[in-house]
Amino acid sequence: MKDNFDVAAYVAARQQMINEALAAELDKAAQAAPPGEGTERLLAAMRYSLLAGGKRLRPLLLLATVESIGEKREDELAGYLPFACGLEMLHTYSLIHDDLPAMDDDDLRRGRPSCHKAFDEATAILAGDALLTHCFFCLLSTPGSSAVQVLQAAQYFAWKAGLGGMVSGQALDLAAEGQPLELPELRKIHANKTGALLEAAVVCGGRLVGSSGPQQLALQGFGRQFGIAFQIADDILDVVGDESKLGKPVGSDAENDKVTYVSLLGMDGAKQAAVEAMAAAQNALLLLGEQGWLLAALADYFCQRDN
Ligand code: GRG
Repeated sequence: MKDNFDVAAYVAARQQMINEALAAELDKAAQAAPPGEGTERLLAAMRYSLLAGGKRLRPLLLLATVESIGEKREDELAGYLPFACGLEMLHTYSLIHDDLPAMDDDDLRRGRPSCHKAFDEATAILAGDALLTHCFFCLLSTPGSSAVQVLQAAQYFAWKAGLGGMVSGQALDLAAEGQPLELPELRKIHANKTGALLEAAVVCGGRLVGSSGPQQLALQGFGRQFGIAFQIADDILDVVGDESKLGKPVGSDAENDKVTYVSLLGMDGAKQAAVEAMAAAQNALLLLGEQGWLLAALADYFCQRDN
């Protein structure tokens, strides 16, 4: 790690940059959308969920990769913010749809009533749909990279967010409900449901700045292992976390009879598995040499999080 690097201050500065860009993207879209009461309600639901806080982890990972692998200065990051915003829009859509009664049926998200509770189910479905589609509008409006680099990154993200990752992970998770799960199946579900977007955030960052084949492999390896560590930390927080910091009730996994890393490995075993996954993530970064330090610092910071 660089001497005197304040990771918390870096994260706060990038979160502010991302939050301002997200609000601006929605304002721009609102001005061009067909006016009317329905659109107003749809936009209000989109704003409600998208601007409700959240760690902004996926856009942060993308920007950090652009900065470290692409050696971009802070004042050059504006050229990559549309891509970063798209990642957060897609992530937010997944949370809105995951909270619906037909899925996890959760009443709270990011410390507030979930979208379908604050609005209604139909509006929440549409807000998710609009965030999902506007994601790709944003990705494809990224001025910092060449058209080919943007297309390659967007294509990779589309695959990882859908059949090649998150949506399939959600389908596997639904199909596994009530089934006795072993560790390999649990890993497969989370590698797709949670890990695919985290991996895609760093790989897309690399693609946007023309990273080499070996760098892509290193980023992919890091993203995969970090995704595992992040999910284990999430499972641990569901047992020992602080509700006011998490913005959702703790103990929901046990209440819903969910198989988790903690239920399969015990608390100590889960902590050990998180340490091992983090070590593997840091190991993958060694292939990036000096340029891996920023992602290493972020991975450490987010695996020791309390929300
Ligand atoms: C509905 C297609 C569809 C997919 C939903 C990601 C997902 C799939 C559901 C979320 C379920 C969940 C709580 C998974 C645990 C790990 C995770 C992705 C937590 C939420 O992400 P954070 O911690 O959230 O980055 P914030 O609010 O900080 O953005």
